[in-house]
Amino acid sequence: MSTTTSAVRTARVGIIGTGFAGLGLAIRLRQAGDEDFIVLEKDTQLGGTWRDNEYPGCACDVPSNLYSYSFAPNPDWTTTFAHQAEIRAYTERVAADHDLHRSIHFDTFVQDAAWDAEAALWRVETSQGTYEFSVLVSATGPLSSPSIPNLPGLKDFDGPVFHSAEWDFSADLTGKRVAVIGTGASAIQFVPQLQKTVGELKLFQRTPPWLLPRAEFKTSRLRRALFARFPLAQRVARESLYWKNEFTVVGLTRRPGIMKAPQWLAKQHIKRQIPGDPELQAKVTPDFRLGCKRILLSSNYYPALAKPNVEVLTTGVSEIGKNSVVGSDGQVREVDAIVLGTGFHVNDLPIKDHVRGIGGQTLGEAWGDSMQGYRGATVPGFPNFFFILGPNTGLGHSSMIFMAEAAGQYVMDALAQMDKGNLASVDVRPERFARWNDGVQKRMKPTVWVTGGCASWYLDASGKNRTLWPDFTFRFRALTKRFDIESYSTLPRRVPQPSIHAAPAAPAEPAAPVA
Ligand code: N01
Repeated sequence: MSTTTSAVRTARVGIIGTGFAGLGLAIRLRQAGDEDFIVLEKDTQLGGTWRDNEYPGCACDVPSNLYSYSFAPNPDWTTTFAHQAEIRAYTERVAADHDLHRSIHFDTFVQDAAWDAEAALWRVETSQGTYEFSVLVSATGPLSSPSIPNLPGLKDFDGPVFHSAEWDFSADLTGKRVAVIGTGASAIQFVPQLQKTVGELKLFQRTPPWLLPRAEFKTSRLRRALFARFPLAQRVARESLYWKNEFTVVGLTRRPGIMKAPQWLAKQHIKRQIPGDPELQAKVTPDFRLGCKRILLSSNYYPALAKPNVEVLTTGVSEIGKNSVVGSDGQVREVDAIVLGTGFHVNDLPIKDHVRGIGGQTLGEAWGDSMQGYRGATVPGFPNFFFILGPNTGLGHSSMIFMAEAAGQYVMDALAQMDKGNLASVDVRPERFARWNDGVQKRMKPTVWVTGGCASWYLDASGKNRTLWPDFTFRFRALTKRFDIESYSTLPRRVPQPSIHAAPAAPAEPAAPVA
């Protein structure tokens, strides 16, 4: 059992983060009867990215029947694509249903996590003191650290400046002149809301995204009652969404030519939504293959851009004045506030500098300029350390909760196998790690993310895509169902411990790399 002393708090498993990924693993542990875990959360409330992102219009672009835990279907989604408040309420409710609050240590920021080889444990220094865990799981997610552009003068701007993930609700933008920088997944959701209230909106677009119509509709009471009464009906709806989305993988990863069809639809969407304005149509039409950057869904973004109080600027931003944004065309545009829709540190996860493995090397030092993981979970030299949603586990087409649940299964089976073999530590073999990543990159070559003719945050400084999973998601689930202990160097426990994870391991899947 976890113990709490004034000096050091200990548990077998430490989980960092209470987004969908961290909560999901904590629930799996509780369901397995394992209470020997602590979840560390930097904030005073749980919820990860759906807690932080509260910007106007924030909603999911994966249908909610799919964007939810497999073990906690929600018959009460009020729309096909739930909005942030509803998703957040869902995570709160699921956490409460599993009595997770008593296992979460809030307001606890992880400053440093170091592997103690002698004691075979992770010593974790936090803002609330020291913890020791046999196994440490990072569930901090790729969207937890806002990316603030390094624009000259930004710090000295004489008005509100904030990122979409840190929306400043105290700033009254009604009737104001507002600059928005960025036109990604977040901006296309908040721009239509801002447009309604601000006086002028200057939208600085570096690269236009491809947009498809968003088929959002309110779910009828009848449908909700049906799902509540017959859970199988909701299961069928979820499965059909899953397979429909999964079909997209063929176009994204194997035959990018297939994406010409949805690209044609996206072009029609532009023409239909901005009729009679060829200049604006041209500005928002991307010059790369659809799918190369995340495909966005919106039916209110283009109409908002066509309103008289919006100007789409394709010049880029060169600097920020005290009361202005200076475009790379040299023009000075006076504004009262700046909203940054500039994305997140996805390729340079901040946790990389806080986790130190064998010999004190940080993850960042081990990775250099290119993060990598084995099955998205482990890194050589970092024994008993796991990622949920680590390198090459991202998706552009389906639910990340599916991937988080699959990764959680890998950790659960690792714990079971460590118990079974009475192991103190498991450390992925470097040759397996290298082979896996070679396989991932080989599979990446024909994908639209590499061949589609765009620069995107999917690619890191070395030009490699270390963010996305280049295959079907059911393949990832198959490859993480069993902890392939033969790919790991192991050390025995000095003192045998009783097994908590008595459940038999999942049936063996082929241990082959993805290539
Ligand atoms: O960020 P982004 P986001 N000067 O990285 C531009 C998830 N999400 O917060 O394309 C000027 O997509 C940048 O330009 P460019 C989802 O996974 C999910 O919108 O690099 N512009 C781009 O336009 C998503 O992918 C949901 O040329 C600069 C924008 O900023 C991820 O979050 C909803 C710039 C950044 O777009 C991130 O989305 C919302 C600079 N210096 C978000 N720097 C769901 O519904 C950056 N840009 C599940």
